[in-house]
Formats: sequence, C-alpha cells, structure tokens
Amino acid sequence: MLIDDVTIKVKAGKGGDGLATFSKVVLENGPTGGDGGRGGNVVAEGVTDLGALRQFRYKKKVVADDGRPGGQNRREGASGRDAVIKLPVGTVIHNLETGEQKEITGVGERVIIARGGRGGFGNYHYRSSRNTSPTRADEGEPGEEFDVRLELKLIADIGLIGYPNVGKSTFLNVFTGAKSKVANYQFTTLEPHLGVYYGLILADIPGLIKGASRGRGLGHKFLQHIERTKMLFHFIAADSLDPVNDYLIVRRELGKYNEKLLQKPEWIILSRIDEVSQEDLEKIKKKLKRYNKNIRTLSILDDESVEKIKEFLNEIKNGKF
Ligand SMILES: Nc1nc2c(ncn2[C@@H]2O[C@H](COP(=O)(O)OP(=O)(O)OP(=O)(O)O)[C@@H](O)[C@H]2O)c(=O)[nH]1
Ligand SMILES: [Mg+2]
Repeated sequence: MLIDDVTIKVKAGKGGDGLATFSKVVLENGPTGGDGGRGGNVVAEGVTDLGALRQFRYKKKVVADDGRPGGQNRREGASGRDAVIKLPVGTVIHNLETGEQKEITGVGERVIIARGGRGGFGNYHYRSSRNTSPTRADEGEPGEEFDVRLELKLIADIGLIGYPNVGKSTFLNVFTGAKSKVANYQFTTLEPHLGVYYGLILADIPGLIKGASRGRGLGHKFLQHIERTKMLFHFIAADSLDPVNDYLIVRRELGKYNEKLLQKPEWIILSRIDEVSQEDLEKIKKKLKRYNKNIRTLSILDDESVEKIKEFLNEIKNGKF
C-alpha cells in the first residue's frame, strides 16, 4: 500500500558546549577554551520513489547528531552530522507546532526541516582588554524538536477521476505505457499511479462513489493526489445506466473534499463508447453538455478514437488549454 500521510518526530542536534580553560604554558595563561560545534539539522531530500514514506511505517523519530564540545587551544568542536531523510517529490511537510509548511518539489532538492542548535562560545571568545581571564563559557543551544506531518500530494498535470470501472486505468496504460491494474470490476485501482505522455504527467486514482466523503468505497482521502493537478479528466462510461447522475455524484464528492477541485478545468472523457449505439451516444452527449461542454469520446477498441485523444493530449502539452 502506498503510504502518503505520516506523522513523525524530528529532533535536530544540540549545539556543543563551549569550554572554559586556560593555557598551561607558563607566562601565557590566557583563556583558550574553544566554541562548541553546531548541532546537526534534520534535512529532507527529494527522490522519485513515490513509496519512500514507507520508511516511516515503524520508524517514527528522526534525530540528528549533537555538536561536539569546544576543546583546548581554541579548538572548535565538530558539527553534528545532519540527518537526511529521503522524501518523494510532492511531499508537503507540515510543522505541527507552528503550522508552517514546506514542500519538496524537485529531485535532489534539500530543505531543512529542523535546525540544529548553535554551539556555545568558549571562554577564549570572551577575552577582552578589561577581562583577560574570563571564566565564562556557554552551553550549546538545543536543536529544534517537533512533530511533522509528511503528506504526499502527487505532482501531475492531469488527474483521472470518475466512478469505478469506467476506464481510467485503461486510459493511463494505453496512452502512457504505465502498468496500472485493469479489470472489469469496481475498485481495481487501490492506490494512485502515475504515467507520462511525452512529458505530460497523468495521475490515475481509485474510483469515487456516492458517499465517498463518508468513507464509502475507498473513501476520498486519495483526492489529495489530484489537488495539485492543472486539470481533470472526468471519465463517464457511455454504457452506464445513468451517465448524468454519475457525473453529478462525482462532482458532489469532489466538492465535499475540497471546493477548489470544482474550479479546476475539467474535460469529460466519455469512455467505452463501443458499448452503445451512435444514437444513444448522441443523446448522452447532449445531456452531459448541459453541465460541461468539454466532452471527448473514447473507445480503446477503435484506433481512430485513440488517435484523436492523442491529438488532444498533444494540444494540452503544447499549452492550448
Ligand atoms: N468495451 C470497452 N471496454 C473498456 C474500454 N476502456 C476500458 N474498458 C474496460 O473497462 C473495465 C474497467 O477498466 P479500468 O481501466 O480498470 O477502469 P477504472 O476506471 O480504472 O476502474 P477502478 O480502478 O475500479 O476505478 C476493464 O474491463 C476494461 O478492459 C473501452 O473503451 N471499451
Ligand atoms: Mg483503475
């Protein structure tokens, strides 16, 4: 199962303590205590592996190393090592203490989640003409420590949505060569899949049904993965008993999850048109047009209709819509 929402603790390293000491060389005897080293940060790094949050199934705490204390002869303590965690690109990092959000959007991109404490000054730092023998040295500062929620929201251009068993995964596989499971029953798809059509990223998600917002079917939590898509392809099976009702139900569920999803540009993909007569098809189109005029038809059994969808995808890729 795809893990796309986990809460963990992060703890950055404490800064090393400063040292208070004096030179043992005769006639010198000045302060020589060095500063402590910086505590390690907890750092996130973007990776392509969508399953990377799996590492937190059991491991719920990430701790960076503390800085080392300052040494004799003004030696600064070593910095603590950063703890680097790999997060899938698209992960939103919520600081549960401050509400602050950070985001990983690129592979290899690094973001500091929690900062290590500064090292304390040693007594060498405090020497002055008035006080040539300071005994003061500071403790290192504590590192930041709080809970973070790591929420993966896929980064895709087009989200494929609709009722179960309407051909969403088939579409993904035919046009992008992805391998999302296809079968003639509901809820074949249990977790999101990505596919790429010449640079255009498509996200296939599980089907929605009436009451999904109340947990029916597979619920609606996975809609987080289409929140950031630029547009939606809303699949309606032409051979459904009531295509308009299917459309309206899914729209209602989208709105219940997040009103903003209703404002995204949406195309209806009227699928499985080989299952109905031309006459019925025209009737369905006419009815659906009252709600959304952007309708494309598709039968994956018909090469011509597949070509037309390719042209459509090319137009989207070239920024026509
Ligand atoms: N006749 C016909 N069957 C199709 C077409 N497209 C898909 N199918 C079939 O419809 C069934 C459902 O396809 P899927 O791609 O698994 O549907 P889905 O929307 O991903 O379903 P869930 O993952 O359950 O939400 C499968 O048996 C497909 O082979 C089509 O254009 N014509
Ligand atoms: Mg599917």
